[in-house]
Amino acid sequence: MSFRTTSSTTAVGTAVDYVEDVSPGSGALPPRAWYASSDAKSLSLNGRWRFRLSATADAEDDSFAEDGYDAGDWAAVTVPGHWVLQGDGAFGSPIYTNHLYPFPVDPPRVPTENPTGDHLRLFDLPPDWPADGGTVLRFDGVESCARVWLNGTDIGEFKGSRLAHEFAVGHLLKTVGNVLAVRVHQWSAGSYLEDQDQWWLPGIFRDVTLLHRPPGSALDFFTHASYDHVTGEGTLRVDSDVDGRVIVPALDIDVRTGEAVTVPVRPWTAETPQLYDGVLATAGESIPLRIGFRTVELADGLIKVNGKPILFKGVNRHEWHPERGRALDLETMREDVLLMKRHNVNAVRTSHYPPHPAFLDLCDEYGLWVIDECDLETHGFVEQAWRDNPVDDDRWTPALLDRAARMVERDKNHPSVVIWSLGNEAGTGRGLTAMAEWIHARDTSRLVHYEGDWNCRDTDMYSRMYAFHEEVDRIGRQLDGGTLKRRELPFILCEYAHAMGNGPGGLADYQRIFEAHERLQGGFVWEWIDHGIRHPELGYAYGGDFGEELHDGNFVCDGLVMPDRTPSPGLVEFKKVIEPVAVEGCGDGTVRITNKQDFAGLSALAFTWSFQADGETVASGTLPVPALAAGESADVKLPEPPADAPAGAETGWTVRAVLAGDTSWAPAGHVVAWGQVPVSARALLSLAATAGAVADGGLITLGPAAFDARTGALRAIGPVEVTGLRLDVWRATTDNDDGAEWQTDARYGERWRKLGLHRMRHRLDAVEAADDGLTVRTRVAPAAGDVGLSTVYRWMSDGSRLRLAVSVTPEGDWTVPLPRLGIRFGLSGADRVTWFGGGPGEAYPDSRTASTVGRWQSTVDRMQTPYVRPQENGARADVRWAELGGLRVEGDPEFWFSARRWTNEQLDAAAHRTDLVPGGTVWVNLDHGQHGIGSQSCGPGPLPQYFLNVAPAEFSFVFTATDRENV
Ligand code: IPT
Repeated sequence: MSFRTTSSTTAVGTAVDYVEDVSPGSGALPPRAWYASSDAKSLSLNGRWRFRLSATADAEDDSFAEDGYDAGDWAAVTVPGHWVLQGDGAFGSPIYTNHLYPFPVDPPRVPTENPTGDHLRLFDLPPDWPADGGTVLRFDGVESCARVWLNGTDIGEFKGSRLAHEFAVGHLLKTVGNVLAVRVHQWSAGSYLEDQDQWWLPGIFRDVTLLHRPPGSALDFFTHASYDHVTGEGTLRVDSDVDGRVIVPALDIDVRTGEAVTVPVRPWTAETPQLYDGVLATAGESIPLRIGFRTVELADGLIKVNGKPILFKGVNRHEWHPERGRALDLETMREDVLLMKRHNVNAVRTSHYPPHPAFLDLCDEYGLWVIDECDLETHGFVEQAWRDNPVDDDRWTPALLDRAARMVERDKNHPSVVIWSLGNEAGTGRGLTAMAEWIHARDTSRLVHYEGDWNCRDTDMYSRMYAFHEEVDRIGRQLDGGTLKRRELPFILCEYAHAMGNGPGGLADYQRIFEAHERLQGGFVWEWIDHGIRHPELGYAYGGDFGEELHDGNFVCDGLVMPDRTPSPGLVEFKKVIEPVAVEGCGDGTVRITNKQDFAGLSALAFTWSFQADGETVASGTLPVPALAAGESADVKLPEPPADAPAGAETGWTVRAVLAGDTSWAPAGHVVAWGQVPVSARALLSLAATAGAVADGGLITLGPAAFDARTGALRAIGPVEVTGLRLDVWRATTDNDDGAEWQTDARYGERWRKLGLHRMRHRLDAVEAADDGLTVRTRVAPAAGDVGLSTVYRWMSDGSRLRLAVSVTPEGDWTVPLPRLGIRFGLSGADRVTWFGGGPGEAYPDSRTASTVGRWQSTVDRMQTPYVRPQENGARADVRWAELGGLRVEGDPEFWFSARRWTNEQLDAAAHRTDLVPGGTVWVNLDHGQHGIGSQSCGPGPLPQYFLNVAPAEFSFVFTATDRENV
């Protein structure tokens, strides 16, 4: 037996050396701008393709590429698509790893088991396909390596999954019966450069198009459109490989390519995405141009656009669809952009590869700042201390430069792209420097980003991920040290606020720090969308659900929107935290309105006021707000409070900034920003203990309530049966409670479980019935420890209402905060819920900015936030009172309120949504406290001010049986 020691052609099958070749490929045309000609013909080759899957790269020869090959017994797949997401498992499965390579690290070698998909498409040219000129065949994205034959001729092979590759094919085309054969290998040398934290999904996942290139057509062109904020003029120059004219009717521009022209213009910004339609006309074709004039520069240590520093309120966007993976249609891309705009997001980092080019068109049109990131990540090399890292090995540099050029050339004409990013998590090395040098030389009109080098050797900004608040604050104050170069650079957090599961907490705290220091130019939340895969039994699948040998579980579900793009509470919170207008009460019947935008005035917005009594709006009107330029504030007088507000009611103002008219991304009236100003506080219920506790057989009655005489357990309030009322300190740990394993700070999820807070025991010490009520004394503590919570329940009644006062006294040496502190109980039936307090959505101590005080209605089912991996969710903050299941509960002080059809223990045990099976009981939690959320699944835990520290506590509730009809 002998071992092969080098990558080589095998005896059987076909030559596959290219698969493990570090070169970017051969045969493709040089990269160029991606555009749609208005008159040159094109033919989409998307659709159903014949498909054959092999287990290895060399299993089959290339005879399938020949004319006349009979593929009649092949399967079929849809292109664009990933074969592992088609065929109901017959074509293999997705694999999820964060940074670990799912194959041995031995670059550039890849496993022998290398799923290889042969794709076959027969096509005729449309009858009017011109005979003159040339034709190119364009692939917009193929993972990870493809070899292409047209009509039996091998036209080349390529790597660089999320980059376009074109081939000149005019000379090979026939009018009818063209055979396009594409062999796609899941693993290749290129896989070492594509170790992004996402599913590994092979396939032709973006469009395949045939483009006619008439004689005299433009090959490539570069639109330079700058803006001089001092003169208000824009300068346009379109450099084209083929001479032609540049026409912009709205600006009276008609100049030769290569000729600069300066005219007064309205600039492009993400807030005011002014585009001018133009045409590049060469002898052979016309190309629509959408020109945005803007100037990006590094000046005074800041990233400036049109002369002003900008603040990124960004998200990291992976391409994702729960059924189609990274094969996104235009409507899905538009949905992302609309959702971002409607949630005040102003920037996108295209983590971690250039997106489908149509997404950048949308960013130009709707207005989003874009950091366009190269398709490069070699994160798995960290496991071997970055040894053999391709970015520090000259043999790989051509592949790196190819990737940089394919990104820049493809996307260079988008005004939304303001920064090029070299890639993500690739360590440091000469290859990155070569990329940065090439990009800087090719495009002097944009800045260069890369996070992995904290010395900023190659970059125009200092960028970090997941830095804690305190460090970001220090960086803002210029106290972070670092190289001379770094000290002079602006700072961004290219990733922060890990939005995995419930959370992120701490967004508002970051935003305050960003806004306090000029050097801090904002950040990009990690990440936009959960990459859950729709699954018949599991709801959404995540890592491990396909039997992967190595995987990173639900770390792939860490987005601000659910896999189906339902906004999570984290996105609602982010929208509030980054709102472009601040509304703050000034205490004297006025509100301060601040225009927090970087460029735009307030003309797109209208302001309204409303006045609430006990959460119900009793009066409303419009609020005249003076025109405020970006950065300006004004104090605006509110009207006199309505005279007829009910006496004793809690009252307050709500001021909203809404869209004054329809925009392309939301209708008139869409709420952009808001603030609430309290006026008078609620009157608390006082209740006289007029009823006594009366023993009656096995029961004790007290006013409307019945208790078990032996245990003191509440049985019923009037007609409403109540079970299991007792102190509760446990919550189904969130991903952020559990924290990432590399975290050095305490990860409380683990510590809580170790201490046994999920298995607290309740010892009954006394049941004391008296004339003024019933007292039940208990000690709540976990087995095997000496810490406990001495807990006394004091019940009293005025005959119709029932009051419970809980007092909790810690015993022993508590070294952890509590997950929650409150009571829980079961109701036999509850559906509709009404409450007065924070809403409409979920909130936790450090994610409660968006919680609006008001009167809300929902149902038990709709109060759940269906995180892909079930965990604590659904709490409503600051609840004064709530009604459900025939009970009204009023709290002193306000409480956190949640209700669900399963217990917290069942929630904790569930791994997927479908594990949660509603039982007959609705479990209600009324919490005095909740521990903060933080974002320790990758970043910091909750800040100390959001800890639920163990301390003596007293809180009370008044229960009243209400109309049973209302259940
Ligand atoms: C950071 C990665 O850049 C990103 O792709 C993603 O994996 C994120 O973390 C976590 O979801 S790397 C981080 C582990 C420091």
